[in-house]
Amino acid sequence: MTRPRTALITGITGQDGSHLAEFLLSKGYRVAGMVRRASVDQSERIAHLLDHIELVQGDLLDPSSLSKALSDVEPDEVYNLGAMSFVPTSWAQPVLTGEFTALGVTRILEAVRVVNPKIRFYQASSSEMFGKVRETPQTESTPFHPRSPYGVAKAYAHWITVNYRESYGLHASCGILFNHEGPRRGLEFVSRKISNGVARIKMGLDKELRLGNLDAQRDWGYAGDYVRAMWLMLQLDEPVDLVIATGKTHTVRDFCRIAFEHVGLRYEDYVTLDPKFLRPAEVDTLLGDASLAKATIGWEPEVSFPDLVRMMVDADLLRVSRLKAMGH
Ligand code: NAP
Ligand code: F7E
Repeated sequence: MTRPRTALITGITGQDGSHLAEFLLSKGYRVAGMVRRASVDQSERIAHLLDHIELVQGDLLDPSSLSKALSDVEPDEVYNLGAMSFVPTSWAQPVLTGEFTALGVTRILEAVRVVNPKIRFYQASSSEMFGKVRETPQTESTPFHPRSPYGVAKAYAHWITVNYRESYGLHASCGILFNHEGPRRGLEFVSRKISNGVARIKMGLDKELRLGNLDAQRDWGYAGDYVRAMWLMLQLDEPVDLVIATGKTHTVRDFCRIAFEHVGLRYEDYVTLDPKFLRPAEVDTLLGDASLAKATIGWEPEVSFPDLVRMMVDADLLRVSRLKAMGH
């Protein structure tokens, strides 16, 4: 019997990790996820998959745990999604962000190089590397100008992945993913903060939604579409770096307007500015050009921006109404 293709995902408990695990299982993969020990259960997003995946303990801070995970699982493909991914926290914990999000990538690349350099490697690069954008739209050749310790750490992670490809011939690829969201997004990111806030206001649990910069523009897509691109990239004969984006940009205000309108409300009546949510340096506008991804891996997004917003509001309405019924 032939061995199923095997993938190891770091960050499997995160938004993208849970979608990617589902996607790879649907492709017949054996899927293993690396998790760090926590005092409470972190597996909410993968609870429905626990009978179908394997979990190994490890941490991007700990090199020997990475080598052991690779030796034990023997993956054909490694998807490095683990990171400190919330931009505001990167100002509060800049050194730790660098350890996880930047040096963590060197640690796992070293482990791949030593344990099995034939492993195909995916690095979760980010549009935050473009930061104060040098051109619009942003492509694979747009220079980086990151605006947060997170963006700087991702730029390091991106270049060390390119360097290991060029130095050691690893099949290592970077997906430069623009913002992607969905019902599994963490509650602190603006998309989910809005969808959850709208649901709570509609259910009578809150009276207002406090936000920061409503004029920031993002190229927002659906996470389920974006994990497909990760897998497609690792199926190419040659490694590649690709921008993954929808090619459309919207303001935080647009997100609010569509989300509130979906439940018959006006955002102007509920959204208030709280300076606490403004950033020391903002990324004002992002807009990606994913033409190269379309040409090389045939990738295009399927979920539109208004459908994404409505999907998230509907999911939070259901969740909040269940919690309310249970008295929480
Ligand atoms: P997420 O929901 O915040 O998940 C992050 C994952 O990283 C979690 O599973 C977390 O584990 C894990 N992690 C954190 N520190 C770790 C460490 N020291 N060792 C091992 N694992 C660690 O993020 P996401 O939205 O799924 O994003 C996935 C990746 O894509 C991240 O690298 C992110 O920076 C990048 N990215 C995201 C976007 C986006 O719009 N979503 C866009 C571009 C790039 P715990 O559960 O234990 O905390
Ligand atoms: O902010 C503005 C905020 O925190 C989006 C991460 O996945 O995508 C994500 O980073 C915009 C910013 O995501 C609030 O100032 C206004 O301009 O949802 P966010 P992000 O910083 O773009 C990239 C691609 C990643 O790689 C990251 O890992 O929304 N905004 N008011 C707010 N943002 C938050 N969080 N909260 C507010 O109240």
